[in-house]
Amino acid sequence: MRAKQPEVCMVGLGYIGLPTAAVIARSGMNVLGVDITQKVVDTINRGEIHIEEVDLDALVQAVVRSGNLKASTQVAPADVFVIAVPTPFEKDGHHTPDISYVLAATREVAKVLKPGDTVILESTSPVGTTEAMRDAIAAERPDLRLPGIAARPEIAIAYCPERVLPGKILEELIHNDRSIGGITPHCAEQAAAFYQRFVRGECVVTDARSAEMTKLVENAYRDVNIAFANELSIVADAMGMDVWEVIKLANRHPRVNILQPGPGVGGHCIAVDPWFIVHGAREQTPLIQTARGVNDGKIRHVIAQASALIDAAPGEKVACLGLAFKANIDDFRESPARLVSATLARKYGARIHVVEPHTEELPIEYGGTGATKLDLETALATCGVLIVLVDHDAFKAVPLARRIGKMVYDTRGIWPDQPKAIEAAEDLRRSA
Ligand code: SAJ
Repeated sequence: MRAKQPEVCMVGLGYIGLPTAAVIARSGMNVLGVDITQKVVDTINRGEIHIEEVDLDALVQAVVRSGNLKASTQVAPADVFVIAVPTPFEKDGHHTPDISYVLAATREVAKVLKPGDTVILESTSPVGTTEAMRDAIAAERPDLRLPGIAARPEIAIAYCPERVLPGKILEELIHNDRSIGGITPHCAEQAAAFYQRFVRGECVVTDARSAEMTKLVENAYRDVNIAFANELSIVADAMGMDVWEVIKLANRHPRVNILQPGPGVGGHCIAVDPWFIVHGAREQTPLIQTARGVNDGKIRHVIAQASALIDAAPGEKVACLGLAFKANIDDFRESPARLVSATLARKYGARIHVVEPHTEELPIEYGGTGATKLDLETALATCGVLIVLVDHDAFKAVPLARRIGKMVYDTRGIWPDQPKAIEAAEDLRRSA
């Protein structure tokens, strides 16, 4: 006979919590999704979604209709609790991780815990957070025997970071391997048994601190490698070279794989998580801190290069292509593209036009600048200066014939056939 399916309570229904809750529900378990925002809860209970993610709308509709997913503002008793709430920075200007949402969610969960339950944290967190959760449960529920501090623990507590890529979340939730760190080996085994019910990737068990560090290391690794590419692009600009050509050739070496330069690093993970390592080891992280500086510095470099181009083409209309933090998504939070074009809008006002197929309206900071939104066709027909900030497929598809005679600054390297814009600007200046 098949063992009874556990009842699951997912706390936090954001970019990770909602897709995860839906995938768990699809596997046949009953999931109560909890969010503090009533509007989010109401939206999900109607079978609708409040975030954009490929195929998520149909999945949520199906699991709400089948009764496997319900949403509420209140935590309720379950067998497995999964916490996926934000871990932002504190407002102290020092990139200090703020785990107060994790601890608040933990205290709510603690109130309904019973012996035999499993509590899992998925939020990206500084090392030691899973133990801090355990201590928060201990303070709330002195009646329970907890792992690491009592013999024969009654509750399993583990850390299992998400590592899914926005735009491919539903696919990666199932197929990626998972690192599952328990406060004790038994905790890890309990949590792994839960994930094995819906994950096809391997569930690799470890201790909680190693799993916490692993998540931070993955994103810091990427940040450091993107910083290398961004630094090369700044060197190439100074030396009048084509960085894309150099990277393409270098990557033919069997042990070299340089990432792609861009206008800086965006999103809520790669530009944030390295600081969680730095916070715990400031003296030991010169490389990680420098990489953050290089990637943030790239945004300023792009603003300066774009300004030089715009100044070299007085009277020309300027199209800034893209607002999203990466290609083919509608997520504009922490986006370098948005920061660049908003800065240019404040500087050049009505000359600036923003092209972004994934939105109807410009974000609030463009208000009062005079900058306007244009569709791609009109921008190509009317703007003499094109600044590529996002590698959306729609932009990549623009043929050379539509770009001939334009001054182009391509921060993503999507148009390798384009005559060099900065050189073109210098030619223009020389001939004036
Ligand atoms: N970027 C570059 N050059 C590159 C690759 C990326 O400039 O060669 C830029 C992108 O344009 C974007 C930023 O980096 O602005 C981040 O994009 P991304 O696609 O590399 O990553 P995210 O932030 O969407 O998702 C990352 C992933 N982490 C890793 O690949 C190590 C994902 O697996 C994590 O789950 C996610 O962070 C997270 O939630 O932590």
